[in-house]
Amino acid sequence: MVDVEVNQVDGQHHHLPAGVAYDPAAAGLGTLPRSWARHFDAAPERTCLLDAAGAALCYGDLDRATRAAAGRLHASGLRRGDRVLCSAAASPGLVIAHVACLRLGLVVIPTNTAYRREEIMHVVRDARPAAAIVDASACSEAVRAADASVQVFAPAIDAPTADAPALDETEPSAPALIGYTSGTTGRPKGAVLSHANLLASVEALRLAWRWSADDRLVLALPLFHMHGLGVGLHGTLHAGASAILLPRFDPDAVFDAIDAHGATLFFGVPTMYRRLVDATRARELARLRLCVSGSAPLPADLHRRFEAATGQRIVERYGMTETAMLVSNPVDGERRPGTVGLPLPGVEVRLAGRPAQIEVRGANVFAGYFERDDATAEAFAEAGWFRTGDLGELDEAGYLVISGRVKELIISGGYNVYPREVEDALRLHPAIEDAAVVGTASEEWGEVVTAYVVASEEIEADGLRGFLDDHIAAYKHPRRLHRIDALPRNALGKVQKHRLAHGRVLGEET
Ligand code: MCA
Ligand code: AMP
Repeated sequence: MVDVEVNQVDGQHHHLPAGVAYDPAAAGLGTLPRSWARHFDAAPERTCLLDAAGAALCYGDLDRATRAAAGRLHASGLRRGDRVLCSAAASPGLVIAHVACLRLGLVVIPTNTAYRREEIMHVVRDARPAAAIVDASACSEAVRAADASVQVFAPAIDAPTADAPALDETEPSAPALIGYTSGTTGRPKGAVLSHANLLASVEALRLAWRWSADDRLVLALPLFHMHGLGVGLHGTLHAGASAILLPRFDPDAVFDAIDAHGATLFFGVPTMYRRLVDATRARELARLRLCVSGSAPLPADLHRRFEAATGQRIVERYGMTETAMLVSNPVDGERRPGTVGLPLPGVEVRLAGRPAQIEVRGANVFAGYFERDDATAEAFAEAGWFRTGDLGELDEAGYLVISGRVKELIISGGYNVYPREVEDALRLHPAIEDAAVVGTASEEWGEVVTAYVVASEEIEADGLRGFLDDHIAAYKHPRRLHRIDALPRNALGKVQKHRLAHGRVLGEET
């Protein structure tokens, strides 16, 4: 018997304003598009999206543009429940395509634009989309190479015009997104999130972060991960608020957007906060109502330095692709550096086993991985508790601290890198006999991908990157490379990664 100690974190939740209750089933009429359509009807003139140049789209424009795009997608044969791979830089056009898909009841598979051919082909073969919306020819070629029957569109949906069928009719339990993630191990698998899951999460954020129609978000995150898409974009449209979409993160563009468009919110990963705090214009962030950090640990010293430079006390929060947002520091209440805060409304959190793994339950938690019953069964404990793969503890105020990970994962600049994928790619190199990949601490990136290789000849990190480029996205490439004589293995042949440090193999275990 495994000795499992379960410690439910209860009694500590976000304080909501007087008279406000969290009711995810009632919120926004049950699905994302129905929630958004409330604003199309009630506030058609209100600004919804701005681009860096200042071109604006109001809610009425978004309604009309998404209706037109949905008409073209429908006329191309796409029907409710069909899957659509989406991979493009953030732009109003991509938002229109995404919202149109969800209004039609299509299931969006957001895909990283940095992915290389084999990574895209894996997603296409696994998810079998009927269509793809992409902005790069290499991506459309990879999609077609994996499955020639996939219809490929540009974000503008280059297809003949047609009237849209009835929109916004999807059921709350229907899938909305499939987010590819490697979870604990192995090849990426698709986490299927329903409309109800995603709506439960944005409703919790709306209440906890006091997100209102008056808010304006500087959205410099990519729209192919939960952070930019499921929190930034979906949250904005749920609150009836607005966002300034930046095609990529650049500190000056963030300051300019705040200045030109009166932004109130910024969401970012710790690497972005590090670059912002070092900028000469950092003080301009003082005008924001709220800065939120997530996707990777925000070091407590950066939290304090940021406050000294800008006057902003960052709200750190914690989430996952499979669950959307889980825990956040409070907006009204103490924000504790080095912690991720308190469970969001509707989210139950418990600490199970030793060392204690964070397990969660709630309307926001996905039902399972796409066609992977084995992985789904493994991911859940009894009674619907999802195992996050993160280790946690409570500090003296009852705030959750993420103290480590059970899963093998490196988080570099907010992007997840699974060592196994990098090791498999390294082993394809003719001179590399064996490889082990670990994360090492980095001031700029949080962690950097670090490879230990056994090789028949000298290998240069830069030369290796050219080789890896054929197989894996650039952010997964090892930035540090060490050649060693042999990987340390235990009696069962398993690599002992904890012995790989400081560029060498540490001594035998005692
Ligand atoms: C870019 N590069 C990276 C990374 N990003 N290398 C390691 N780690 C990275 N994160 C590399 C590029 O491959 C390139 O390499 C060089 O850096 C410069 O590329 P560029 O695009 O100019 O980089 P950047 O614009 O400075 O990007 C840094 C960034 C970006 C803005 C911090 O990484 C980013 O947007 N991160 C956020 C990702 C995110 O949204 N994560 C949320 C997922 P070379 O020049 O050598 O080719 S997690 C999530 O959704 C969960 C639910 C959650 O809790 O939020
Ligand atoms: P993803 O698989 O992209 O959904 O990434 C989710 C993982 O990111 C979580 O399981 C955590 O390991 C990590 N994560 C997200 N937010 C935080 C945070 N604020 N602090 C530490 N880790 C985080």
